[in-house]
Amino acid sequence: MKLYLLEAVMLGFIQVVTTSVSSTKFTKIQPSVCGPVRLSNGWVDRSRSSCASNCKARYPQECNSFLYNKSTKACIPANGLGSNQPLPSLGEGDLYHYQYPDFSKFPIGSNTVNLAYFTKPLIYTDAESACRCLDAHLYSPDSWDKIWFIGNVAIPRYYMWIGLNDMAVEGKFVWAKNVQEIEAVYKIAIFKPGQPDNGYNGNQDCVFLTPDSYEFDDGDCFEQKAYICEKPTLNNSSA
Ligand SMILES: [Ca+2]
Ligand SMILES: [Ca+2]
Repeated sequence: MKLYLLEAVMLGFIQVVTTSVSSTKFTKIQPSVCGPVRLSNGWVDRSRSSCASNCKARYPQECNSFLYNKSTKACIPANGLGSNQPLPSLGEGDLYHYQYPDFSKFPIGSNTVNLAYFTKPLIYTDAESACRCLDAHLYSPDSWDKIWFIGNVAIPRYYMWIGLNDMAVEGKFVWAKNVQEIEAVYKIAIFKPGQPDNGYNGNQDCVFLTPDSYEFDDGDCFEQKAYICEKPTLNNSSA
């Protein structure tokens, strides 16, 4: 069951994008943090599905979302969500996102975690920004339940960023989701022996999960790694 869930989650993100596009692959979303990265001022199109097809036809690589106003029939192509991008205005209509990531709930202890996996590697700050655009943060295993769950979170061969870093103050590791310092007892439990070591000229400020031992290490924030986003869940007040 566990493996099935992981495979289902992963398959959603490694699906090959083709230009033969159906509007059903676009999901209507209501972003609250990041707006769409608009590719042009757009055009008038007869329908939402035609807008989707033309977006992909004109911007085969970049079109990952579009705005469509069903009253004015305005169609605006966009490249997914980006930080510092304005939210859609009323005149721009509704936002549709191509293969919008599904978050899957995993039961842990008396709570659940709501996770999405991304295997396209990014540097740490870009990974955290990408999570924030989904109203999420990099995964923060900040309870014993979550720490014991780490073995289920790891994906073979993938080193993955999690939401823990000491970028602001060397040696003070804080969670991405609330900037609270990790408790000493958790720090001892999750890091590999000898880690965090701030190694390689003292440039290791971002924490990643190693796929072999399910332990954590501090690494160079500018390395590109896969990452895990976590959305708050209603029954987990700490998330
Ligand atoms: Ca450091
Ligand atoms: Ca290290």
